[in-house]
Amino acid sequence: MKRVLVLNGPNLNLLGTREPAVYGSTTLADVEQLCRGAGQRLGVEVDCRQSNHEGQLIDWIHEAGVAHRNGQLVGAVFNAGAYTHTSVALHDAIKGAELPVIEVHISNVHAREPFRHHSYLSPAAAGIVVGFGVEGYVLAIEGLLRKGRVG
Ligand code: CA2
Repeated sequence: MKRVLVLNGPNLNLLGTREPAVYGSTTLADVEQLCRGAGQRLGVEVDCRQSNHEGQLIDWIHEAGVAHRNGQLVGAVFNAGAYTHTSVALHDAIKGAELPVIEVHISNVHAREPFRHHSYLSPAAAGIVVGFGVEGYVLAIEGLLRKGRVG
C-alpha cells in the first residue's frame, strides 16, 4: 500500500491545549487520527510525525524524497508552523528532495499578522490549503492523491 507522510512542525504538539480561538480545541493526536482515518477511506497508509527541530524536519523530507523516488510514498502534507515564514532551509529541502508537498495551515495566515503572510515553502509546494481548520489536513491528503493521479 502506498504511503502519505503527514509532517507537523514546531509547537504543533501544543494543538488543542492553548489558543483555541485561533487553532481550535482538537489535539495533535486527534489530527493524526483524522488523517489516518482519511488514509483508510482513500486506500493509503498515513505516517504522522511532529518535530520542533528544523534539522529533523529536513532529514524526514530527504528520507521522504527517496521513498517517493522508489514509488513507496505519494508525497507529504506539511504544516511547518512558524518555520513557514523563516526557513530557506526547508524550502531547499523540499526542492532538493523533489518531493510533492501540500503546505497546510490551520488558520488563515493571510488574515493574521503581516509576518505570517509570506511563506518560504509555497514556491516549493505542489499545493496549499489554508484556513480550513484541522479539516485542511484531510483536504490536503485528498489533493495530494488527486495530483498523484492526474500528474
Ligand atoms: O495556522 C497554522 O497552521 C500555522 O502554521 C500555525 C503556526 C503559526 O506559526 C503559523 O503562522 C500558522 C503555529 C503553530 C503553533 O500552534 C500552537 C497551537 C496551540 C498553542 C500554541 C501554538
